[in-house]
Amino acid sequence: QDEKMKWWREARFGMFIHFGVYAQMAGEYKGHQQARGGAEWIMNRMKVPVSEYKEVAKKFNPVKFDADEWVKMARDAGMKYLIITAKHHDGFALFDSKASDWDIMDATPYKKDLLKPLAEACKKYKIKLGFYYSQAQDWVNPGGSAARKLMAEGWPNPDSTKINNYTQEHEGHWDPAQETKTFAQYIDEVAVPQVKELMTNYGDIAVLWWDTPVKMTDEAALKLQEQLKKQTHIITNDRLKRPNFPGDTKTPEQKIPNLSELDGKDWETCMTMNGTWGFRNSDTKWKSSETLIRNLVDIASKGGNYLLNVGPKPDGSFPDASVERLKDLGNWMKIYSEA
Ligand code: FUL
Repeated sequence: QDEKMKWWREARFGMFIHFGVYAQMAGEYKGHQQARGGAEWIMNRMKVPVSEYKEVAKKFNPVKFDADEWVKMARDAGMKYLIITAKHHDGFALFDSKASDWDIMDATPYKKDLLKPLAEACKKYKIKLGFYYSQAQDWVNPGGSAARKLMAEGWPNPDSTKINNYTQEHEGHWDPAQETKTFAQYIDEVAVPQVKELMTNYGDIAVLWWDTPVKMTDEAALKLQEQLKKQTHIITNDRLKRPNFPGDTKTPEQKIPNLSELDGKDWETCMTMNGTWGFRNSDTKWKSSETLIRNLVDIASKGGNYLLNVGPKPDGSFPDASVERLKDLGNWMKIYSEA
């Protein structure tokens, strides 16, 4: 255990990347701004029907994506690892998956596996690679679960009452297309095979970052965990299924624990640079570079890791504000490490 955790405990700083079809929507649907939550939640928050969301994917074409550039930006900022959303709650796979055609190959004009070049670049620049995988929530692959979050009050959708009632009665689903299979079928036919693909096709994987265990069962968790055996040193977080699958690391979100809250377990604070994980046009509330540096120092001094998020633009480039902050962090790191 200690040996497996060695690099992670020394790393202190990593890059989180939230990227997918939601970046294309950028927090806006039919001319309306999403009221609450991160922009990666837009499909659920605004109850976008599955067929409409798939239409959005037909425009998702991140031609400016450059794996070397992304990884170099992380490295130059002093980051030691990178964790990318292989699949977020919208179920969209950023990689070539045989288990579903709701992936970058079949559903978008881009038609290239985004994780392959990223894995190669990480290897080249000696940055550890981790995958975020939304194992339970999946709003497009039938049978996946959905959190019971309701449409924002007052969103000017004439059908909102009807949709909200439907959502209440259908375990958080808002589209019949989401319910043509059971959760168990979804686990066996999509989640397990996809995790297997991720563990097999991309070389060494340092971290599996699970999220939101809505509806998870111990049985499903065991099947998913089984797939990780191909990666002997893989580190997992605490979000596979609570409380029986504690994983290796705790995951405070958007907050830095007080000393009194620490219990000796490994922990990693994940945080956005503005207010959203997925790209959002209208979010200009960026934290200053100074705040980000203070956060890093605070976290490192308490023995934790800082997983700082970038939400790339739909064309695959990083927002300018993120690039600037990464540069400032890198400059500070250089001065600090030479001192
Ligand atoms: C949360 C998710 O629901 C957010 O969209 C984001 O991925 C964050 C890191 O974890 O629980």
